[in-house]
Amino acid sequence: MTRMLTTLAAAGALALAAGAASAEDGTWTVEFMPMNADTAGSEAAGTATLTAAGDTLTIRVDATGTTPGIVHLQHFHGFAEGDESSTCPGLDADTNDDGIIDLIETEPAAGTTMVPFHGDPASMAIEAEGYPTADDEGAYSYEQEVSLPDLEAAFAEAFPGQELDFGRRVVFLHGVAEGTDLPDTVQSLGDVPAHVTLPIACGVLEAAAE
Ligand SMILES: [Cu+2]
Repeated sequence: MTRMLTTLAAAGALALAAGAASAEDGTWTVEFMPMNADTAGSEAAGTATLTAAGDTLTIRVDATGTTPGIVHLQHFHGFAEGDESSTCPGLDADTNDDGIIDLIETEPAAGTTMVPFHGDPASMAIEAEGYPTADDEGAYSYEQEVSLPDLEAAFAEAFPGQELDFGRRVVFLHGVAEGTDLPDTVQSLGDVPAHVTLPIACGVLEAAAE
């Protein structure tokens, strides 16, 4: 009898886990459009794919046309409040008219930096090691598996009332060469140098057809 109850309980737990995970199961893709290409000196392009299957989220980014030999920050951004969908900023986002759309100027369209695509996305640490480095040709490929329950828990703590909701988010690639001549009007995140956070590509996460 005890054994049967245990089995039933285990089956129930499995069903619950499967039910919880299936709500997020799916694939979302991004096609990147370049940003600040004149400043970066090249047109960033590429794709990203988020695949949620059971308890695992697999994040993949394939980029070209990025500044060679440097680390490129990459994240999905979104609105921390409400249910608005993010969009990629247009040229009119350059509100201070310095010819550059900096990180802060992306916020009205795209919201805030949410989840980092580096070695440990569930840490939610934006300033961290483990972001990809572009090769000599300015290309890189990044792939990382993340525990969805861990990420969901960390996300809920960082952004109360929000869920991952990939379909409402956008992905940015960042980073131009350290010596890039940027006007003082270019804003960044806290103490992070502006060349590190400068957006070089953006794309909307779109649910892929099943
Ligand atoms: Cu970002």
